[in-house]
Amino acid sequence: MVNLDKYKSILFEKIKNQLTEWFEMNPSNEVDQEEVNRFLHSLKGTSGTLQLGGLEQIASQLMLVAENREVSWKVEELRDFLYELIGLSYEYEHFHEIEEKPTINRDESLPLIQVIDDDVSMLILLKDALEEQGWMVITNTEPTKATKNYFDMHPDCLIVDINLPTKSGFELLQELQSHNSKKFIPTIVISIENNRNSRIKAYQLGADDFIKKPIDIEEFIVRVNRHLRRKQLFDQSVLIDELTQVYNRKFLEDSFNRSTNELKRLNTYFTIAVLDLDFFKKVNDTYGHIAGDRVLASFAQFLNDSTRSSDTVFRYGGEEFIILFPRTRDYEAKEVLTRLIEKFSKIEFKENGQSFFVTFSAGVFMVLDGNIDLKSAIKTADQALYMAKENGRARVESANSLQHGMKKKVLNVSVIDDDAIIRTMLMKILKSMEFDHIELDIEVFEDGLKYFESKRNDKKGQHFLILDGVMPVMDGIEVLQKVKQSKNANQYHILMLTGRKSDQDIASALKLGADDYVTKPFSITELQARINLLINRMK
Ligand code: GH3
Ligand code: MG
Repeated sequence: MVNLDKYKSILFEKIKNQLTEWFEMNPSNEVDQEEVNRFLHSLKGTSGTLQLGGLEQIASQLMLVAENREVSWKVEELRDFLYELIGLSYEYEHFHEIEEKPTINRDESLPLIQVIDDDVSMLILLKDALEEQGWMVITNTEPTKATKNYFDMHPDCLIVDINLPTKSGFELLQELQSHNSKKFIPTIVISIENNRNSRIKAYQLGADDFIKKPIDIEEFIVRVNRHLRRKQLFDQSVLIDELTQVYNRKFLEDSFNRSTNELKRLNTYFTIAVLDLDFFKKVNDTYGHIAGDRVLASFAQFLNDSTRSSDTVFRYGGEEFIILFPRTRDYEAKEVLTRLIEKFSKIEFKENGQSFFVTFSAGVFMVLDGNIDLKSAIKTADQALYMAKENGRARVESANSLQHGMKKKVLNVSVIDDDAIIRTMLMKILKSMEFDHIELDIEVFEDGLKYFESKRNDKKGQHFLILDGVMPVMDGIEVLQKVKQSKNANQYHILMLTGRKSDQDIASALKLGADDYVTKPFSITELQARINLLINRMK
């Protein structure tokens, strides 16, 4: 039996070189159609011989189209045309290296686990083990960044190592405790110090579990699983948000359905409002998250006290609230809310002897069609909220009076990778993704220098960077460092692509503030699922 592996690698090398050559051409150049035909022809022949059935099939299909073509190919066009081939050959080439992980479910209800440990090899190990279960994991080595991530991402389970740099895990727990206990986020402490005092202290600070290092992974997974299940049960059985004492998301579903049913039966109408505090991040940054929590609770209480008893207030997400106004028109709700904004803006908050004021913005949407679902209603009201923010905050806009084609929030997504194949694949993956609230503005760069030269980093709004760790010109770590030192550093969300298990790279990336990493070579579906989840969790 001839060993075909060697020939397969040669073939893939050839495919890669040809595609790279084409894609790196100046976009104004074109590729002769004959050239593409010849390439596909030879590909079909060789892949057949090498028993690469899938590749042969794709090549044949593409050939049918290519042969009938009479004009040359624009680079962009060719890229789209050959996309399937690119993806397939990438996965073929790395077939042995890509670990078969269960595909991450796209469901937003997938549990999100936050692991905080400064020992990077431990972090990688735990992340891999947890992800193998199909759970989503975010990791942090550094407590301050971890706290921020915790409030931004709302994980469903927290795993903390006691020995952390700059701040001990105990201090971190203490900081999160008042928030954590009310939200019921299962918290697991891991530690090398397994003595009675550490355990007692951990439990006193709200830990639900204490696991000593070295960790028995199998047992660890079982325990995490058990915590997640209890959390799920808890979430399902509770209708009131503990922190703010208003109804939660789950109850909103029921109430909304009741409202639409009534609408269908009685032919009435109601208005849904989405409310969001203005510049709330600043409150958290200036006075701390606990102060932020207090503001949230007062805000919710204020809403409850100032609305009619038939109006219902819900906490929808972190600092987003929803009010259902039965038998109310959008402009009526708008009037009510405008008055509330005025009143709320006069309430004085005090922290450490300093006083400050907070405002909120709102978007309203009058529902007239009983067949609409909650998600679409919120989405529409959210667009009005976005307009209210755009128009200067501390105000209300109505979706009913807004023109069609309302603007979505733009997320600047940049891919920096020196490998043309990967850039093409990522571009395509990103282009195929759709989000309710966010529109992606995607650009790819072959190295960090080009990225900074383009001035794209100065663009207003949030940035999502997909960053290759190793690049010949200004590598990923340098880019990361530069971005993190810039004035809009906190607008960045960064996903690093790193070599398989290169602990050192991962360690530096996380220390410098990367939000997540994926090891190369990756499975395309998995990468797509991960990007999807990260962007959905970003707001
Ligand atoms: P904008 O006026 O555009 O709304 O600006 P913003 O600063 O309020 O920005 P955004 O609404 O995007 O930020 C929400 C922040 O709320 C980010 C997150 O850390 C914080 N947050 C979310 N949930 C909680 C929570 O339960 N407690 C605290 N303290 N903060 C939270
Ligand atoms: Mg806000």
